[in-house]
Amino acid sequence: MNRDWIATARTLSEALPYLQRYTGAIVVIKFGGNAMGDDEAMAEFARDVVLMRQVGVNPVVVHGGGPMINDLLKKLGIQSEFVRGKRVTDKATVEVVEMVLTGLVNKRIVQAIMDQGGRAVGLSGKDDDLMVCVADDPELGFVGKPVEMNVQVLRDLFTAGIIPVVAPVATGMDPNETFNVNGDTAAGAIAAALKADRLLLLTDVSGVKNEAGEVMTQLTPEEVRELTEKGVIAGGMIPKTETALAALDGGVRAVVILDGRVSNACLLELFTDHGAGSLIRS
Ligand code: X2W
Repeated sequence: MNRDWIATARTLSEALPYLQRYTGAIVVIKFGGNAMGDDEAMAEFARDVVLMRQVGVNPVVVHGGGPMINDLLKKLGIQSEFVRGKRVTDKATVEVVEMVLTGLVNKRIVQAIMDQGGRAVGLSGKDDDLMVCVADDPELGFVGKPVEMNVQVLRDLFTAGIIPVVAPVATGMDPNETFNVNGDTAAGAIAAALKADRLLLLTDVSGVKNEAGEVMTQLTPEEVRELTEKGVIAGGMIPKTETALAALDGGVRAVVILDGRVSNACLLELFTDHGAGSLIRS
């Protein structure tokens, strides 16, 4: 018999305890703009998400799209800058952010999931008042901090067998206001409101590194705080680890920071002994 088939059958058999563990679990996946890649990588990501749904997991995709926002802002001649990892967002910018995230990026992911035979519905924080924000910091303009979450719509979609795909754009206390929300922040807030079993933060680095530059496969919130104080966790990793700690405080069971460009990153993490990236758990 063909050796590959034997290996495939063995892989499926070995996955059984993991499949049993995650049946009914809620897994929130932050899919960052830098992790998205080309159409082939997008199709592979979508296939992993559809497989999760097929084996009884309730996945929620919360996406970013920073590089795609940059492209359109540039074409329109609108200058943009980041302060502490967040985009300074004026009125003109927030309109572009909403167009790019809820239009181009959200629909591309929804279509990719449907192409793999899954059912997906795209929504933003504005739909069914999923995420209501206040201004995060006056210096940042229309950047939102989620203060009220209404996740029933996500539970309704789970029940219907539909994969929700969420763009990080939200309303304020005044429903006519629009806020740009950092994708990691939005994913953390949604995961906490759902008391998710896992929050997977897919990015373009292999995980949290120690002083020796090695990826730590598992660490506690205390270790994250120590490494941050020592300056070992720095730069773009800080918003990710801050999101992770806030999500754990909010009742998420574990957070994984992993490289979304690795083939089948999500499956590797959930359904094998190997795991992927850095798992943060108390
Ligand atoms: C982000 C939203 C998109 C995002 C932005 O305007 O770029 C803020 O910075 P990535 O691809 O995950 O970085 N919002 C407030 O988070 O995209």
